[in-house]
Amino acid sequence: MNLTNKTILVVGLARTGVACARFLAKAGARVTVTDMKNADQLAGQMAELAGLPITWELGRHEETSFLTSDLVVVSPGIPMEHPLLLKAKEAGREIVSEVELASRFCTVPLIAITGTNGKTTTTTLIGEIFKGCGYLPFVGGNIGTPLIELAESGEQVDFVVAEISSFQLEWITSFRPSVAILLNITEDHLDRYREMPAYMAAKGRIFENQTKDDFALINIDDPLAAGFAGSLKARLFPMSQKQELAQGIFHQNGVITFRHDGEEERFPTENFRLKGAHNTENIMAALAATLLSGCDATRAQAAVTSFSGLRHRMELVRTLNGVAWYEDSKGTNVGSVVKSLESFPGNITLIAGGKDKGGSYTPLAPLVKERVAHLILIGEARERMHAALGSFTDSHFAPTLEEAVSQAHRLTTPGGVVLFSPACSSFDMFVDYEDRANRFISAVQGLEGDPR
Ligand code: UMA
Repeated sequence: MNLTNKTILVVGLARTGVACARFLAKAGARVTVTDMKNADQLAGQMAELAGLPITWELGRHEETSFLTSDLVVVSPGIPMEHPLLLKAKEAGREIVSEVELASRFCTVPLIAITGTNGKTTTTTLIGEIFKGCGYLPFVGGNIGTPLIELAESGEQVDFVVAEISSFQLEWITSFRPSVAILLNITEDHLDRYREMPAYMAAKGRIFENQTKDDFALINIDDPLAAGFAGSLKARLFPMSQKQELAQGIFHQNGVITFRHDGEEERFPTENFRLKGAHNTENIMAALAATLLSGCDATRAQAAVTSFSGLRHRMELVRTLNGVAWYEDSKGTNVGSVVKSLESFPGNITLIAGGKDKGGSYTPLAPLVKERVAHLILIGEARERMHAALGSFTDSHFAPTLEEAVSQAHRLTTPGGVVLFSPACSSFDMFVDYEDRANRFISAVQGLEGDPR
């Protein structure tokens, strides 16, 4: 793809926009960057691009730029129905997402992971297995490092391992993973997609450009994910914890079995540090993807055994007065919070809430009723969450996360657990989920003594 002297519009100037603008400007393109935030708000991002020949259109989006650029590169945070993107499309402009652009410069096999939950764990674990087997992977995508950074650095790697969100799949045309993984689909992002079928269709695009030389790894225990198995161009490689498979990967009685073209490998799970049925699913996906890509089973098993999990996913912050404080800021949707609540038998104080994504909170009701002693709600979603869950347990509102932590400190009795698992995204009160996690951790570290 020749970029020299191409007129390219980069839409959005956060992590994706900065990386794309830098890569494109260095490659000789004529780059304009546009963002609704103004130059004062974007001073940090602009500093990262200092010295590069970039035209700025900040605090606004100009229609002319959308209609006259050779290529429009869109950040994941910009909705597909943005009126100017629709106009650019109508005018025949080429529009791509950052992962599409990056994949055009990717010369090594691409392993792409999507699903509502477990993406980040699976992506990280795949990277660890590749490393444990002597390969050099680039691990990026929705996990935080834009894929285009690899093209920019020119680093030689053996594999690209990419966590892919539905947003990033919206503007793809040739993005083609050699192994595409679909872990599960539950309700999420209904603030962006009007209804579930639109969200599912975006996820399913991960398989769109695959061929019979590629693998589609699908969790067939998940009814919505399994729905894609019938319409693939790639070879289906199913995974299940419910049935034995002649070809695929399955889990039964503490052993994961991988079967492919007459080869069988068995992985006892007892020494794995990642626990829980959902993590077994993530491990199965990671093992299948890496074994199908040529990894050695014994070394893969060793890498899984030494993997202890992710930051901001059910991390124990501290124990104080017999109360365990868990930070789960990455629990950004209802399905994820269900898994987190299932980890404790009861006496839970749940701190939840944040930016409302428009889905239903009622799937949480049975677990709240059974296991949550106190519910403390924060953020934009608090009223709607209260309407769905408030009647099932002792419920409170808190104006800030710090106040929620103080309330939890007063309410939770010894032997109990305080779980901060928001079921919402963070953008109403925080920069992102990491900022939210760090604010929770500082508030919890600052607690002293017995409040009662
Ligand atoms: N903006 C406009 N016009 C608009 C809307 C937004 O100019 O109409 C601007 C904003 O002012 C802002 C920029 O666009 O400056 C934001 O872009 P962005 O939201 O795409 O942010 P990035 O930092 O580039 O992060 C994105 C992903 N963010 C989202 O999908 C919302 C990051 O995923 C990802 O790590 C990063 O690219 C690198 O690939 C985060 C996320 O929350 C973790 N993902 C969602 C999730 O996991 O649930 C999908």
